[in-house]
Amino acid sequence: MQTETVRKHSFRTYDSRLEPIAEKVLAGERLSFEDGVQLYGTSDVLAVGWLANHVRERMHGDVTYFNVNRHINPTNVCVANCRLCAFGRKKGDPAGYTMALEEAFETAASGYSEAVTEFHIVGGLHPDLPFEYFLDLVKGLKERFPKVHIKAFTMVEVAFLARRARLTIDETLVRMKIAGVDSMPGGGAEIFATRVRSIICDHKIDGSEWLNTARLAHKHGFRSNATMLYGHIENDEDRVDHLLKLREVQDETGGFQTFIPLAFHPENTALDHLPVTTGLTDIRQVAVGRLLLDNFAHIKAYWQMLTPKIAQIALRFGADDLDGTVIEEKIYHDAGATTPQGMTRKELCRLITEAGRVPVERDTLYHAVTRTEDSFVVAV
Ligand code: V47
Repeated sequence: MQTETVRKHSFRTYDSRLEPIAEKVLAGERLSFEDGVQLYGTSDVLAVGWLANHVRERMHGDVTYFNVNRHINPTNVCVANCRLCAFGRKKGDPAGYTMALEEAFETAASGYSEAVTEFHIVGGLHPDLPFEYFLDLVKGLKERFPKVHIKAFTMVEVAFLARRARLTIDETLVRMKIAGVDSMPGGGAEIFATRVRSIICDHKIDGSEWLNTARLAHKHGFRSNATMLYGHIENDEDRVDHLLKLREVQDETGGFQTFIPLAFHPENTALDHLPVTTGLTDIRQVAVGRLLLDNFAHIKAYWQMLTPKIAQIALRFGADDLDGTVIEEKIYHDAGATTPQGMTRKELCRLITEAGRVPVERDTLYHAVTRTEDSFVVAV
């Protein structure tokens, strides 16, 4: 039996268990753990997507953000040896690399002629590189590209650098800020559940350390993103637990900007016996993220991971952000991704427009960007 609210919004589902959830979503009420499990368990993915799209349009209308950014991975040498990863190399491995600072500055300047508004910097947990290397990298980039926002170092890297430099997390964050870090990316979150984390990335900080580091970063005024790696050995309850833990921290700090679901790519990892995720799993993940994370402003479809085709569909299943020009991607391509290395502004706009949405170029903090021939202006 449909309720008045559900009928009014012409919501349809053949799974009656979704009706009380729809009732809450349409009334703007918060969903519970059990609701989250139900959203993963139903076969009516289109109904889940309808609800996520409703929330997305309530928040952003047709506006779809995209950004012009460049990824820089200064080193792939890593002590962590995570089973999920195809990017990291042990010290001494001939396939390992570490950029000299000048090389990193040249990398930053190379690529498309379009002026980038963001450098996205993440890398391996290098056993020998001192904290100063990373601070000098950021300082040098700021001197050379003063208009470019620096989004650098995951919570995992921050915790590792702090330990190596014998500093507290607070002290580490202060030094990062003085050097010129503007915000932080969302990587390294994986899945917070200990049972899963101990198998896919047992050498990384645990889930509560990741969340506490994010809390501290937000306290120091950094905005950050949050990710979830799905499609490996986690179950639906692990995913809901992960999302609700993020929602809890966001209630406290308000410091997260964007949630980015990341599909596991098994090739060249220690988990290469696992199958790749399917299109509907990817789409459902975007939608459930939008529905459970009611206090996150943005859900990002990262086309490098989803493929441009699925990322475009995600724009009608809860995502309001399409990241980005990227230019050069290593983490997924080492793990078998067949997507292109980068996309132009024009290509991103075409994907967005053909999804029936309105493209808006943004900077990292979601201010609108307007462009001249070879530069940009941020509307603050
Ligand atoms: O933390 C590593 C994941 C993340 C694999 O904040 C893998 O704007 C799939 O966090 N298969 C790094 N995933 C990427 C990331 C990111 C990407 C785009 C935007 C933002 C942002 C953040 O990639 C890692 C890990 O979760 N990862 N190996 C793999 N084999």
